[in-house]
Amino acid sequence: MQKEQTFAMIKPDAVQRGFIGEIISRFEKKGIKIVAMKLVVVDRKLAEKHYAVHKGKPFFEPTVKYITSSPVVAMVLEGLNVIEMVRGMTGTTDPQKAAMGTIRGDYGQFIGRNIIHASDGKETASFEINLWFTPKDIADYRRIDEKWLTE
Ligand code: 3AN
Repeated sequence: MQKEQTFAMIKPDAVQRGFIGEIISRFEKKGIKIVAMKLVVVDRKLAEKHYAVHKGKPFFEPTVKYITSSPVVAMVLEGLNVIEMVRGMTGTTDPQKAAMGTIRGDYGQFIGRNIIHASDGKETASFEINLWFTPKDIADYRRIDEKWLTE
């Protein structure tokens, strides 16, 4: 297993509903390391870049509007196989179909308000980390529990 970094974003509905701590806590308890984090008021330019692959789809405009409607919490997470692990913790895109025990399954009801975003692969993770953060924003540090999380 490889050490990786991924991008995750706590979306406006989760910030408004008071789930920032709950979501971050899940990542911490899993042993995932937060290496960058900020609260961001997203402008249209950033939203369009983030969702560029969906341009032209019917949900593009509503999704851009949603993500720019209120602050989000953007973060870079680090750990072994963290891209797949965080996607697993996030659950499938539609909260109606997401398994209980996942963030979307536990807290979401509707695909247009699905609580959280997480990168879906290596290339996306790299693109999104570079879109939202500069290299100097990303901390290189060891947590004291790291020796208990791997051999
Ligand atoms: P994910 O966030 O699970 O990677 P994507 O990348 O397919 O999902 O979609 C990006 C975002 O666009 C989703 N998080 C969701 O907010 C929105 N979205 C995707 N598909 C739909 C849809 N069919 N109807 C409404 N919104 C959608």
